[in-house]
Amino acid sequence: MGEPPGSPMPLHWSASRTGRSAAGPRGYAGPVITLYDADRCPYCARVRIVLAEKGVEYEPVIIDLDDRPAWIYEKNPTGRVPVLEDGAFVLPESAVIDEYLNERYPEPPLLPADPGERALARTLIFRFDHLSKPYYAVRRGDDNARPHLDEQLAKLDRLLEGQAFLTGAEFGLADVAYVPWMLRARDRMAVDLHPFPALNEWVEQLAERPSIAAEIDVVAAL
Ligand SMILES: N[C@@H](CCC(=O)N[C@@H](CS)C(=O)NCC(=O)O)C(=O)O
Repeated sequence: MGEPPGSPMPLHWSASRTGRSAAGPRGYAGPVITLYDADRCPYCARVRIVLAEKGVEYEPVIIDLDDRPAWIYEKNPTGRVPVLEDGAFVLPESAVIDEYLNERYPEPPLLPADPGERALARTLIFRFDHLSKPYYAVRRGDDNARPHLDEQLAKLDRLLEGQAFLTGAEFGLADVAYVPWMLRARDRMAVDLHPFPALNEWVEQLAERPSIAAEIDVVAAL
């Protein structure tokens, strides 16, 4: 099952995964942040993207989701990843982790300055299951799931016709919350995004950010 990091026999230190734990562009040199992580997990991707956007150095610890170590339950009672460790502070739940990171490392800000715009971005993140439910139904191959996914893609498309990013005028946490599933839908589930032009354009624009380009590489290697 493996031992928790810090014990004599770490489960899997992923020092070989270059590019994720390099010193950040802002020269961050604080205490080590650890991310319990899995490449195939889009919730982990949310956290990887924010860490990359903030230029925060971190140590990824890869969890085998098919054979999870027992000790992960000590860090998160649900046994799920991502889990972030910041010194002795342990935090599960990708959306909460991303908010935490955004406050802990304020630059660049990933939520709008305006309280109303911030609240709207959070509403989108709060309602993420509107997308994830049909997404996972399609992935499981459930009958008649695809029209429900298309309905949600169309909703995002309409929203992006009126604003450049899901977070508002600037890239931010709502974009981070959704894009890992869009990349997997497009690149792993052969979901054509072209019928949703604003959504497709949004994905293509995001791909120009190093944080998202790195995730496209992760998805390609799955
Ligand atoms: N609500 C959690 C969901 C995390 C989640 O479902 N992670 C998956 C991997 S993508 C997991 O650990 N699954 C193992 C399991 O469900 O037992 C979050 O946002 O962090």
